Amino acid sequence: MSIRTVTTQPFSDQKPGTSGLRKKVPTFQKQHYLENFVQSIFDSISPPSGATLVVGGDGRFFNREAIQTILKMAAANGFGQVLVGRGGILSTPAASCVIRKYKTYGGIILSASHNPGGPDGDFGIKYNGSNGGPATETVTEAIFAKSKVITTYRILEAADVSLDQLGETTLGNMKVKVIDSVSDYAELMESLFDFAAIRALLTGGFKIKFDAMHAVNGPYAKEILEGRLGAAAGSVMNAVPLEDFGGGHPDPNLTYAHDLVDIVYGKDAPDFGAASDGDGDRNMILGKRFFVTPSDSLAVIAANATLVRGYTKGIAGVARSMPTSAAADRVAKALNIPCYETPTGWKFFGNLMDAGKVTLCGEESFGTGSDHVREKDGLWAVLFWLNILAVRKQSVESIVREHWAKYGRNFYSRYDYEGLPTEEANGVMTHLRDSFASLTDKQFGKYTVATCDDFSYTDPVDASVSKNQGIRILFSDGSRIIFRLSGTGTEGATLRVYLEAYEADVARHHLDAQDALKDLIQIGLNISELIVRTGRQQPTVIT
Ligand code: G16
Repeated sequence: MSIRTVTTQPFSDQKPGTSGLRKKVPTFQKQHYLENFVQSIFDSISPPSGATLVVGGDGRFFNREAIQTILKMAAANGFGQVLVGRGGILSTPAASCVIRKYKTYGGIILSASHNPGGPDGDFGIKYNGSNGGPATETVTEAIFAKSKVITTYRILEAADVSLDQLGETTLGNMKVKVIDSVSDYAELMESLFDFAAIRALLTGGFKIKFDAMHAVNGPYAKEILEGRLGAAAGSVMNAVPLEDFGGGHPDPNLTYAHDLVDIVYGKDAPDFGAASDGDGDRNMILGKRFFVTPSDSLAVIAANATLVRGYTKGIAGVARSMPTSAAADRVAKALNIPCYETPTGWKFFGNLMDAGKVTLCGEESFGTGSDHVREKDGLWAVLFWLNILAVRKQSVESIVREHWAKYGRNFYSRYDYEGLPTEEANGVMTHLRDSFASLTDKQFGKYTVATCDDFSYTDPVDASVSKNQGIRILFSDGSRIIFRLSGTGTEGATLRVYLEAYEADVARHHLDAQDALKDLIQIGLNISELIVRTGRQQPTVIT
């Protein structure tokens, strides 16, 4: 077996977005495209000879081919060992768990998360460091810089490695160890949660439905929820991972997880419903005919953390992304712990968790997690809720309503305008920036604009600065409208409008979020000129 140095040309579009490089599958299938990016990763992280790498993906179309290429390139770039999930599968939180547990140099995760898969669907790749978390912006910028000047990559000429049996093989001088994709993760969950209490709940008449959306978490949820915790057979639906997610859009929200939503809002609804996404890091939590917003979910988890085994000592602090509602801030204030506001992207939480500043993190984009790994974690959030439910013996709805009664309710909604021409989306953002001066102090009905800015973040640990992270229109009563361009789409631009209004009055907590926010929505549309500039009368998705 010999190492081949292949001459290549740079691609100009390999800039990692919110979470790694995401493109259509045919783009990744272009000659040298994947190899260029992988070599750019290896050149940026300079692994010591003999280092161990973790590789796994969410099983979507092109996962297997990509893994074979990465293994051969790792062997040619001096790695000593690669740990791969069986069949090339690892959920994103499981990959983070394995990197940390076996103290590896880092890992490569193959996923386009909640984006659809298949031959014409999306694919993605990202690097996670030795803390198990997504590479920081400094590293992703270095990778992008390398990708723009790359001239050669190294690859071992060898046959493909079998990934379907547990055990060790060799590839050149490198060991390839195929590991069970589920066991390390399940063991970690068992150390954090009271499985006996949850088992008693689930075998005592409390019914659940978990929608794995034909994505990576199917086997994890089967093993943990039905296997170890005794949930009735069939509690996990769409449990078989498919390369194209069964043609679905594996994003756990009210629109795309409609199979589950129909069940949870239907006759004989289960007491608890949940879903996770393509790579298993996102989650949606539902009670019987009741939706918990991701922002509220983070706040409820923070407020109830000491009821849960792994967190009985209390939490050091909480972090949320800027567009996420301030519900968690209120809990942090009551607990007298810090609350950090970061840009969108899980990579911004890593430093805070490594420094022990925060225990819990969350995002409005259906992401919740803790310092047990350095990724958001869909099943972890589900187990956290089940553990709270097992202790409090109340319904999801009554827990959330009590929470609102104590802290007030942050009404929240997000409007997504997907697939916009990039110039039109940029035009909306530029128009808003140009309006800052004229908007300040302006009154719209009961709302007065206090300030407008483009969010900028200085990392409190390494002092790195991230600018232009979303336009904030902040009102004097604490309500907010945020405009931001997504960094995870693969077609045109996706413009997100985030709306939040605080309501202390319990008598108004029953309102539907869309009714409570209707004035703000109108203000947002007017000041952004979104409809005129994009021609879109309606958002693609409302969450
Ligand atoms: C990724 C990031 C999240 C982010 C989300 C949405 O999630 O890890 O931190 O909130 O994208 O980002 P955007 O608004 O830029 O599309 P995932 O689940 O796609 O990896």
